[in-house]
Amino acid sequence: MNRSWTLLAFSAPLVTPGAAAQAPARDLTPPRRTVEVSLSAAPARLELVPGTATDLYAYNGTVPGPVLEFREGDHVVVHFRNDLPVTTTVHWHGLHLPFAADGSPFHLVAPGETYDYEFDIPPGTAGTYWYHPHPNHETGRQVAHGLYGAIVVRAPDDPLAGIPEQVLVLSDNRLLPDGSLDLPDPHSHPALVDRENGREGPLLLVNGRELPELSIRSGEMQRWRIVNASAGRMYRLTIPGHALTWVGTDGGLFERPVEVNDITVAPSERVEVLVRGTDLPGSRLVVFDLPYDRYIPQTRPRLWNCPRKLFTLRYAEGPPTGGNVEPPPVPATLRRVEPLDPASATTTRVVTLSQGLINGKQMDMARVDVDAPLGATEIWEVENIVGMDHPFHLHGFRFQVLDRNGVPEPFPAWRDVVNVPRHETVRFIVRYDDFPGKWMFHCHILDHEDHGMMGILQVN
Ligand SMILES: [Cu+2]
Repeated sequence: MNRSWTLLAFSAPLVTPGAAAQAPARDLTPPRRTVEVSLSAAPARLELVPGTATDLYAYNGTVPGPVLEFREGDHVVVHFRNDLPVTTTVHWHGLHLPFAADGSPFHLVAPGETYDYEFDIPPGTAGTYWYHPHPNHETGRQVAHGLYGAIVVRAPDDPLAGIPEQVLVLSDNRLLPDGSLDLPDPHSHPALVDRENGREGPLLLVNGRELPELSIRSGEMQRWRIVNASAGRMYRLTIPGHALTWVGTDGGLFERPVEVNDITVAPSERVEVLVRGTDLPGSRLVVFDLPYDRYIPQTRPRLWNCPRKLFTLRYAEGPPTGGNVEPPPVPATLRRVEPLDPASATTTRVVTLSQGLINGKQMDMARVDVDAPLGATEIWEVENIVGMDHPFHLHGFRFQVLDRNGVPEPFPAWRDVVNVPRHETVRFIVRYDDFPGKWMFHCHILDHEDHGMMGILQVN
């Protein structure tokens, strides 16, 4: 477990999340195995800013929580214990699993209680996922306290196997001068701004550290799995002088790599990129988060239009890998992504996003908003009618975007969240495989979700 992270030659300041107390319990018919994980959530006093202690909540004592690594075909049992003073859940964001294991607000875990999350990792779902709390109205507050962690699911036939990897969990926060979390009084003006934008802060953290250093060798290619664990912040990553090779999204690899200069990661979204170390040994540069205007003009945060430093990329001294600063070529084909056929869809669900509401309604746990048969394929047309972006997430079932504002998606890709920009419409196709139950769909700006921008899909 976690072998692949600890082997990497990253310099000390960048800390990858630690290993969970987990071990293969028994081998069934290989490669199926049972993986048991012990996970607790508890208060912790940690330093997000060196020298300043902050009272947080932590999974297994660290922020972010441990990287959980599974293989396709694994049977997973997570023994969760809530040692927090508040009710919580653990939602396995993006994983396809039974209703009782989803960690939605339907399965709350009270303080002092335990809950076993039990699920299989289906073949074909290798990718980068994450876990975080999902109690109704309290998700943003608990994530702000430090409850989030990454999940890596591996395929037996990964075309990028052997390339050094790094998991980068991005989050932001806002502290008061005494180091405590800045969570304003609900009736104050700052709280209203948080509710409008999603809580943002100037403290940008990569794996729980501010402006860490990450090392690369000349001539090396690295695979970065990036998780946006922020409540509302949209990241637009760029590495000056370096093209990014975008190879995957929430649900794993594309069919083919795509060259980009910057890459946008919406709240709860994940991307996989290949970074090619084409600079000379000993050089260093800053990786930036470029401005992204997702706001209505009245509540734009201060300095919203300035690039922000995320971390430093330092080229190791010494000769380039293989004696050449030119990294190896990227495979032209990554894997086959079977497109879902729109002709097989039986219904189109129209979902209208406004500020704080979905289809004009606030979340009601006792109401079912969409009723669908198990196994059906459907199209969702998600229309944003207001002047602010809303990243839309569906639990339980991955989907493929068909078009954005009528422009067809260039290639099929598996996602579980899609940003719906202001006044735009996104259509996606989904098949409700395997698991009946009540599944949440919601805006993943956590303050929007907590204030009712959520609905329930019932699959029978
Ligand atoms: Cu929203």
